[in-house]
Amino acid sequence: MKKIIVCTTLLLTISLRLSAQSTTNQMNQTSYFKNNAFLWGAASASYQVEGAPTADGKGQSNWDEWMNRYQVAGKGVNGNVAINFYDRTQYLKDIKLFKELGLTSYRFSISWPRIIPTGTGKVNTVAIDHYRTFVKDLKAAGIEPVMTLYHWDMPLELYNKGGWDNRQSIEWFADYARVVFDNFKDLVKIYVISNEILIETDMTLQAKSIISKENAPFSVIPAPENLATALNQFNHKLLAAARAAKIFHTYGIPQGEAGIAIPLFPTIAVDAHSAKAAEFIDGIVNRWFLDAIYKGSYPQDILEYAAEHRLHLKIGAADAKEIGEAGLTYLGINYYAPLIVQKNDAQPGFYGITFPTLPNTDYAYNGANRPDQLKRLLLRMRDEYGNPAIIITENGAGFENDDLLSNGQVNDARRAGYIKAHIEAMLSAKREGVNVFGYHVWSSHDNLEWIAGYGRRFGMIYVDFDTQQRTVKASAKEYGEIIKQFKSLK
Ligand code: IFM
Repeated sequence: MKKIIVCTTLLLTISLRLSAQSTTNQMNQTSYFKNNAFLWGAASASYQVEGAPTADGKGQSNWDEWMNRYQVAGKGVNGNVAINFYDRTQYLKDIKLFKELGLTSYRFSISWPRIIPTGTGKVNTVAIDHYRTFVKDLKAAGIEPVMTLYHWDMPLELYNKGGWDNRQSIEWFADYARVVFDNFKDLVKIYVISNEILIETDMTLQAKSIISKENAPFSVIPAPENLATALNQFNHKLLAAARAAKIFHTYGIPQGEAGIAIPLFPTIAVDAHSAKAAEFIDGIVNRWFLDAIYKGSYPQDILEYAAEHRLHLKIGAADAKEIGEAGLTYLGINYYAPLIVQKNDAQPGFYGITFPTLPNTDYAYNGANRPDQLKRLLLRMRDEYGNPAIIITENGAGFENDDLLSNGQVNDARRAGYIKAHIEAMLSAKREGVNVFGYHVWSSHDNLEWIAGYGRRFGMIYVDFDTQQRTVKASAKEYGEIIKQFKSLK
């Protein structure tokens, strides 16, 4: 079998000199980031890994319903067992592997329907105890817990009341956030208030379309007929996160940090004729979120499009301002790939835009393998958005035929190459003054890739889904080597 050569020469030669810009005005002396080493981690999410859908009084989530009742991912594909990560005997073995690999942080999500089974009201203390034990177990292994409050599994009762379409969702979420800070303020410093607002809405639209037998394909950019629904949901979710951030600040957690993880997609126009189209897509997927958080306004071009097309937006005049004033202390960036945009007047249906693939380019499940675009994105944050503190909350890849278990080994050379190249891009941006303080591979383990099921592996640890046997892949070993080189990085 071809052996992966751990080539860290390039990484070794990277100077750790940071530019003067790296002391951002957004970080005060009590910032976690100023006082601790760079976070080298991996990430996962409750529904994708935990299993145990009814254990310890857990309530049902929208995903339990969609997977089991409507089989949106296919017959028998669901999160009922997943990678058995709710089981302490199992996860302790996994934490041992994280420690051996040298991870210094672990990003995981807690399940809202475990903590408040019907979404609002009575708190399930058994679930709280479970997660408190999990956090203590991580800390005992020297791993910083990075806790995501919400990674798409919404209590079913709330989903049935309209979910994120309902403006009351802001209050539901704020109450849940208060319960979380009340119960974890003494143990957890770094909170990811919510994950990928955009993609969650896309997934919900896809699940609904499967349930209604329309079977529309998954699309990162909401189709024109869904745009109003999507923008209204984005607004509610951003307001919910803003409310949670304000509540977080009332706790005064020493070195506490609260941000949201958003997926960002640098856009690339294929030609000059497509430049405006690329800007429009950028407005929906990137600026809608970044402008609200860092400028306190929604992008004018998207609001104009909505007005011209008479979209029924239910956005209050002061909503974006409230988001801008929430005081999120860092930005979580989930980066996988850019979006390639082509103006295509022959296809007016989808904004007159198509998304071609790039020639001579390596493609992963989530798009083109373009580490240069991660650097471009990070520099944009420095130049256009005031250089906020950043954690890469997700970066990673899955490739067809990269995860073959043979003689007890998985030589996932393409994933290893992807991770290494993206870390180099990130460190290069950091040297140029970008305030990035952490990096998390998606994912620690192979797990349930939502509607795509168990066939799309993203993990650095291979999981045999029948036996729950784990095998550390070559990518994990290479990542461990990189961490060793950079452990003292600030
Ligand atoms: O598995 C997902 C995760 O839930 C959200 N970010 C992207 C990952 C890989 O597609």
